[in-house]
Amino acid sequence: MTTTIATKPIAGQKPGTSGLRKKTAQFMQPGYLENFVQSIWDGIGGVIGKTLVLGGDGRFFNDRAAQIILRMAAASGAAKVIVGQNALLSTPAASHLIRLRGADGGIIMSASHNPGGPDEDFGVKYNTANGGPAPESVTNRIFAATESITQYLTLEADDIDLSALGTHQLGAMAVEVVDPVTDYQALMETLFDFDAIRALIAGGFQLRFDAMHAVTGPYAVAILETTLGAAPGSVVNAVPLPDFGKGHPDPNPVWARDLMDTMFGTAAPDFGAASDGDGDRNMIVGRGVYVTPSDSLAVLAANAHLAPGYAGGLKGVARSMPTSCAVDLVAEAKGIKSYATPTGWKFFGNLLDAGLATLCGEESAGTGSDHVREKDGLWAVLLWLNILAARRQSVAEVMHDHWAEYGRVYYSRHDYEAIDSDIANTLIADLRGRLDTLPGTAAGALTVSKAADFAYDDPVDGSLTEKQGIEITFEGGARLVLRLSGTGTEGATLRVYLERLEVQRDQMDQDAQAALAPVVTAAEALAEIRTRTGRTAPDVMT
Ligand code: VG1
Ligand code: CO
Repeated sequence: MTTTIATKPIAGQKPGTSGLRKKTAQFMQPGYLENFVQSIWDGIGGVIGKTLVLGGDGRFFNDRAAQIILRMAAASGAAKVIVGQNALLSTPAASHLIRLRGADGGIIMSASHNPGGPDEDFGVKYNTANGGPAPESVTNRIFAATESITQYLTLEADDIDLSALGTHQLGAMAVEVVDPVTDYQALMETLFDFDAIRALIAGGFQLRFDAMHAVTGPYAVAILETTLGAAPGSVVNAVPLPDFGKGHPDPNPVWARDLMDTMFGTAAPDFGAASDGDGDRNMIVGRGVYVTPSDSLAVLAANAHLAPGYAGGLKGVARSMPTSCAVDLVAEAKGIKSYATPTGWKFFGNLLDAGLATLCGEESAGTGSDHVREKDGLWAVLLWLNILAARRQSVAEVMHDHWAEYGRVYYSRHDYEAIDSDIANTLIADLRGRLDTLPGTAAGALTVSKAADFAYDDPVDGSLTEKQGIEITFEGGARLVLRLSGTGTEGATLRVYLERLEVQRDQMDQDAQAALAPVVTAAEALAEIRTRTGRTAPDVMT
């Protein structure tokens, strides 16, 4: 039986870089999730007769939230919801399922790389029929609906047994429970030379994949161990846990410390990788060598043609603006276009749909292609393995060859987390106010050549997105970007992105932080980060 529940707008339900993220306790307050889900339905013109995909990364409240969303979809007249077994789906697998099944859209329950648990974070994201995160035109309508909501619809019904594969009935709506891995794995097998990777592994190549107790565990075990023959136990932390083992499921050298220690230790395997909470990020580490995500994107762009799915070459590439220029150098050499977009995967959707770009990436450990409309962690791992199998080289050799050919872009991101929002906003506003005066001025040992507030003019739909980060370029080519995070749930997080191109062959093996010291000094001189925030060092450096 459908019931209509009266409600009132709840302030702050504005989707950020990637959906709505809040403290789990806030999401669990009566009406909070319901208000947002009803606003999604209202923002997309209702769900009558529609087919949706639903899944999440398994974090605390994932199972309960799935039942609430199913009842609300049924009450609002959806025809069918396709759900991953136990309400699990990685973000890229959900994107694929939407496309494969021609669904009208989908809901992904995840706060991605944010920690999970009753005292940590939860999130909800809506993806459109192309499989990608809703563009801002849609999230703006959803937000507007949260501000005027008066009621939501739900169904009085028992929970569906989401552990049981097959089709269930919820009122008049069908709920189809599917294996979360099968279709995704089939797609991977069309893109990569599984025989070559299997032969590489059979020849003694060792790998370690850290699923960080998050959603990629079952995918990685099925693909890397069962199908490709990696030794049992190559995938570690493989069982998704509601609190991710109390860790941050964020694949970077800080939060994937164990993997880094293994890869830099005496018995290091040949290849290491990790993924995040919802499986769309990846970290790549060779024996004794960490590959920055910006470099990884460049290497994948340079070598993608070695994998069957990309043998015809790339139509173009795209990177988020703060991502290093390394991929631009590859694009230039290949004679293809490189696009720079605002941070967040939703900005790549139009380029992929229009066939302007094949490969996309972000400095935050996201890489992907036009096979789905999300970034894809395991996809990147498999492309790397395919490239290593084809080139018969180690990760370190691939990197050195790459830098020798294109130059090395030293890169790092410094994050100042949970700082006072007023201080963060003022810091950015003050800098923004001075941009016109900066060119020609000295900052430490560097001189500013250009300073601008990044705005993106979408070449496909003509939409304009402004204030996407402050970009400062120095004479000699170093670059500094400052922006505030749109995924945090506490105070503000200031991200400071630093890069410098090095083309001298004998300067390719510096420590990244040392190589970037002049840019760090310039950042402090221009933005007074440490003085204003009172912090003496960043919380996280990647
Ligand atoms: C961060 C990253 C961005 C990424 C986003 C979602 O956003 O910087 O590159 O697309 O997270 O990733 P922000 O606004 O906090 O800088 V995921 O894997 O958390 O969905
Ligand atoms: Co993610």
